[in-house]
Amino acid sequence: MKKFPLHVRIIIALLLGLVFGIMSINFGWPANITIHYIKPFGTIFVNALKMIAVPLVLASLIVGMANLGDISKFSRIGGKTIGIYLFTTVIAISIGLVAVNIIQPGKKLPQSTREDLMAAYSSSAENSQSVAQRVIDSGPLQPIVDMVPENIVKAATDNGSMLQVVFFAIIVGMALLQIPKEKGEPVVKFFDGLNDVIIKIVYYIMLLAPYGVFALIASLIVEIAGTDPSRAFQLLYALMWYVITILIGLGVMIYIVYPLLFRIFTKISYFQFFKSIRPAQLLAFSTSSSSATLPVTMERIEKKLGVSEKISSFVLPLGATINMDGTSLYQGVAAVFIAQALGLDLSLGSQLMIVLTATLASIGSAGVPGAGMVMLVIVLESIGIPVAGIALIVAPDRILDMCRTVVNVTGDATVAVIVASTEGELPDGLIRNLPDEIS
Ligand code: DAS
Repeated sequence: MKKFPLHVRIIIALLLGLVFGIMSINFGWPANITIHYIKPFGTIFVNALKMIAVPLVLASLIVGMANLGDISKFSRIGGKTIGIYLFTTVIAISIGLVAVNIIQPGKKLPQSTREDLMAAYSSSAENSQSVAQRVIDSGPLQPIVDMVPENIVKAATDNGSMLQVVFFAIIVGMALLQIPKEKGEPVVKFFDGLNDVIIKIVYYIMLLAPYGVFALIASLIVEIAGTDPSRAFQLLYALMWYVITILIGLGVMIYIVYPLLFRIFTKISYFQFFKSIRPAQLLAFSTSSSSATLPVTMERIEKKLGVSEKISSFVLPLGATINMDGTSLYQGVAAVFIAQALGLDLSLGSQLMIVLTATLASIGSAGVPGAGMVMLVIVLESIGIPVAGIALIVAPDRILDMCRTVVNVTGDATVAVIVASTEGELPDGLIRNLPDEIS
């Protein structure tokens, strides 16, 4: 299986987990064996995601904020860029929330199934009688599961909450801009290096994904199906609608929101723009990484659309770091889907909190595979949704990551063209058909 790309391996693991779960119910395979000896590997995977979320927020936000220091050279362009980035991110989350509240994928699950899921995933004491909770706590592999801290900062401080970490990271980043450069430089370099280390750890965790997905899906089916195998299909049906909801939201961004922004702010045809950044979109889809795609995005924006290197080299690297419209939309939908599937009704206040935390989470997400799912932990914690509910959406995540990364990259390129146009760089709106640097 090693020779297949990671996303193919995850899909294979998903299918194998489904088959194993359903077969184990049909052939009376003892549920405790699955829960005791398979589910812990899924729990370790989810805990590893939760473990890396805090360091990822800390390092990527501090470095992102400190890099804004360059804005002083581009105050007008910088302000315009940050403003449009935040605007498109909030629009993306709002579209996601509208779609998930209309389609309600999580409510495709029957009430009884949702109650069992809530019992299985909530960490509150009164649920300790739930099937999953009881057998996991007494599982022989529990000591291995406990080895992976869910949250190292929380483990250290025992009272940290994600939003406090985000707040702290933003304040530190802002303070770094205020102190003398020679004093701040070593600190930024430290966090920059730490950021690279953490991104490498996210890569390691994503290598675990196929095994984690298999364990999560197989045990999830055994846990909620009980004696009724049809429940496994209910979960698949709800997941299918979850994926459809996100794809609809991403499609609205790509085919409605960005073209609208083009029509309002530039004279360039969106169709020509879309065609000229296709190599970058294809690379984004295949790598699931905005950072890996950045050099191609910059080359296309400069060579094919004529955006100056001055604007492109400021707007695009910043966008790859802090602007992730696809990711923020996905985080909004995923948070509400998990709440719906666990039978939690979110108030308007909670959904507005999702807009804030998904904006911050997408700013803190690194442009690497799986970062958006890691940062989803912030959104779930901020509105009190059991973070273990992430297990419901891990399976299709890699495919969705490929799609949302295309939207992230398209959003960055859109803002670069808009900033260039409003700076008078592309008056005639023509596409400059320079020779392709990319074969
Ligand atoms: N894969 C991330 C990116 O590179 C997005 C995400 O994980 O949501 O943009």
